[in-house]
Amino acid sequence: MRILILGGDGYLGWPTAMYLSRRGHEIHIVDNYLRRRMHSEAGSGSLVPIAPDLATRTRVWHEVTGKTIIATEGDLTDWPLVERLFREFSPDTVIHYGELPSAPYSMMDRDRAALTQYNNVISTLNVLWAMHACAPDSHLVKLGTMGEYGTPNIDIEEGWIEIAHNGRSDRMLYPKMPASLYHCSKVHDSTNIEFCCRVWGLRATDLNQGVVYGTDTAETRLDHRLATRFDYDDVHGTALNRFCVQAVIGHPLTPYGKGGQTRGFLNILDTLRCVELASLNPAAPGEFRVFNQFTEQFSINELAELVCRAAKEIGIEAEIRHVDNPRVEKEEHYYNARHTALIDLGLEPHLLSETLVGDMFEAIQQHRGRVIAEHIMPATTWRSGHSAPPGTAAPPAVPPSAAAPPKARVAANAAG
Ligand code: NAD
Ligand code: USQ
Repeated sequence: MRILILGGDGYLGWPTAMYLSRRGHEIHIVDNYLRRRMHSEAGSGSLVPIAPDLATRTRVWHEVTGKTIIATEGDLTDWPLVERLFREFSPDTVIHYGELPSAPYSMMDRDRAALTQYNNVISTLNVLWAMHACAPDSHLVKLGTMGEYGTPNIDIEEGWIEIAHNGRSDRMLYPKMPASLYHCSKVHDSTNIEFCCRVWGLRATDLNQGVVYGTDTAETRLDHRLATRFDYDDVHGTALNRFCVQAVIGHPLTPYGKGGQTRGFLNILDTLRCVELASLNPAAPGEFRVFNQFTEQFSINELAELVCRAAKEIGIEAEIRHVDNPRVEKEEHYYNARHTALIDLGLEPHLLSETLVGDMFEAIQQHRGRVIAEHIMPATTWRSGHSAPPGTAAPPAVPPSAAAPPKARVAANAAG
């Protein structure tokens, strides 16, 4: 299968590229290093050292496995680039990770909110037009997020719901109550994708993914230069990854507010398998299919307690210290989200256990000297934005209009 992986330099994109390349698919990845640039702006970076750019990553991959991954450095908001990519590569499947993924980043200030929404919505819009114009039979596998739904007081379905109202009924998109302006960008994407499937007959799978943890895959283990990024900072680090780092460096674990917030979680290994399953079993022409992609749900308190127990096993006495919640979110709520579609396709989940957390500790301990402790506590609040220290760099400019998208290529930051 010819697979275009958008955002192929990212936490999930790079391991996905290697996983699918190893299974014999023809892989072309695209990235503009925006994620690396966010970290150099903020002075943060991946705990695990990563190769400096895609040229190095793909060269090492070839050296280690004999396999080829093609890479393009380019911006998905650049329409001529996207159009050319689709025309020349003619993908069977497009796996789209290429967006800004951070909820706190999108809540810092107007410019970062605008960048998040412009970048994400216009990238996906370009992909949809390129599919329509150049690859109408290709299948889009798009990374959405469970946070699109929010935490409603009813069961969450997989994308669609039958609604009976005033004696009539219809199958409708499940109502959304997104958790941040980043999560709103994903809802906007979903709306555009469903529309394009309905009107142009495109085929798409929207993977509403939960919070991912872990860094190790069979492919990253082949050579340390093939590692993927691992972030623990307040802007890009996700809950479990952060708690593990906090335990190892002796920082109190930081559940926000009461810690009863419940979310779906999954191992990075299951992310790879889910996108593979979605790709091998494509949506039909005109079908907008939604899978909820997570394997277990935990409250933040349960997660923190699990990390403390695993830390104890290796002689670390971790402390939990709740901090004022910087976000606006329900801290105690009902949560029951259906997630059977991927299991029905053959997903065999890797469930979170204390042993697995113990393995994560090992990797963290190896690089603990690289932890920047100032980036642990949250500095952005949903109500008043970012308390940035003076001199913090401005974000990349949002182009004045969608008619004039940015063309400049972004330089790689070797620190990642
Ligand atoms: P990431 O930031 O590591 O990867 C995204 C990649 O896309 C980055 O390398 C970035 O440089 C690139 N990118 C962004 N905008 C681009 C553009 N305009 N042109 C070209 N490249 C661009 O994030 P991730 O954690 O790997 O997440 C990948 C996707 O999965 C995102 O869409 C995210 O919203 C979604 N997701 C992630 C998680 C998670 O827990 N990591 C959970 C649910 C959904
Ligand atoms: N949280 C804490 N303490 C922390 C960090 C987070 O209590 O130190 C809480 C948050 O308040 C939130 C929950 O943990 O209630 C999840 O936060 P997170 O930072 O782990 O994840 P989130 O911001 O939701 O975003 C991440 C990814 C994003 C993806 C999303 C999936 O960064 O790309 O879309 O997970 S989901 O949460 O299902 O929407």
